[in-house]
Amino acid sequence: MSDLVRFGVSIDEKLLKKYDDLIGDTYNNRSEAIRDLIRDKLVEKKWQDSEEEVVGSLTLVFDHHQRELTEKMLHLQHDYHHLFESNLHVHLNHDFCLEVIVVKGKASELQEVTRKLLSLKGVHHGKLALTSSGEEFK
Ligand code: NI
Repeated sequence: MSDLVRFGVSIDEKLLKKYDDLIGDTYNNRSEAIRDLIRDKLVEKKWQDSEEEVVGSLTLVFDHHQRELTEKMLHLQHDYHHLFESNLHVHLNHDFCLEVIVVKGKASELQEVTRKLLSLKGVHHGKLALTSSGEEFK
């Protein structure tokens, strides 16, 4: 880690109170919470850059009774096979399945295939969570 720098921040009292309530017992001090906020922004910026290689997970909830849905989902994953690392499938109940897929590759491609998967009829919810090793943000 590089040298620590101290800096003052002017902030509305009510806003700070809300932030303290939000971080609650999770953090020992505001400094660590603010460091995490900054890292989160840097990671977000990194994966907005389409040429960046990122890792993450794609979570999908879908109705497996929907006609041809599982086949369409499989075809899409094979079209972008270089992005998909590993799948976890859970049968949630009689109708719904949950799939968590570990993804790795260009952020722009991951967002593209996610949009295609989410647009399929019968996919009820989905979320792409991207991150990075964060090594450069230590
Ligand atoms: Ni299932």
